[in-house]
Amino acid sequence: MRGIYKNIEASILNAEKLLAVLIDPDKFDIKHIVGFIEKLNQSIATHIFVGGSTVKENVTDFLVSEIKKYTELPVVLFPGDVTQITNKADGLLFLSLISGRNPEYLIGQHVASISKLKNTNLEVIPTGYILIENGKETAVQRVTETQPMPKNNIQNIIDTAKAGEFLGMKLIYLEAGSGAKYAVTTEIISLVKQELQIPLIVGGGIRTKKQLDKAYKAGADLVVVGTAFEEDESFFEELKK
Ligand code: 1GP
Repeated sequence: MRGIYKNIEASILNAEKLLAVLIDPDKFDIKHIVGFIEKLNQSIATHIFVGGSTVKENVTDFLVSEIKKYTELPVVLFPGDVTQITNKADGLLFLSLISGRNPEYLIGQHVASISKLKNTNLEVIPTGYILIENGKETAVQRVTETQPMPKNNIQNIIDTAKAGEFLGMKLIYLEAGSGAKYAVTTEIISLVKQELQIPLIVGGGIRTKKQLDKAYKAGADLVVVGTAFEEDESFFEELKK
């Protein structure tokens, strides 16, 4: 079986777009897991991301093992901090918050995670994580004590993404923040994509099929949606295979 990253690259070559459903362990009601994953399996979703800004210890571990019982899709950790790492998942976005200047989220948590990671088989995918202003304060901003990048200074966003690529990161993630009022604009997505040789992830504030298609058309290779499914599982209906 090919790895998660190789599959992303192969999908791009085949012009296939990817969708990750984000499950935040802190918000997800485990009682609904069977029905939720069933709908997810019947949808166009290609990945399950698990993570959140503030999650109690061990919750992720249990949740991921439950998810794995009901799906064949790759489960990828999208952790807010080192406590959310579990070897039950398939992969890990090793996120460096390159839009911010807080050393803890640029390299600190990463160093702290190594003793844990050494004992796992997780596919570790270095990811440049870029938080972009969206109209309201988001949990990422609060927890990491960093400022999002102003959405009008697009050149700075492009340069940050490119710096991430030159540093050897394998993915760039443009994040408006969970529940964002405004998703990352199509202008930002397309200008960043034009400059990058590596796959582009976009997430935050995407709630409709129309927004999803716009993000793909602008150049997002993989889109992450969380809140829309949390609030209304009928969104899966619109995204049937
Ligand atoms: C958040 O990008 C993800 O980290 C998804 O955001 O919850 O707004 O879909 P939403």
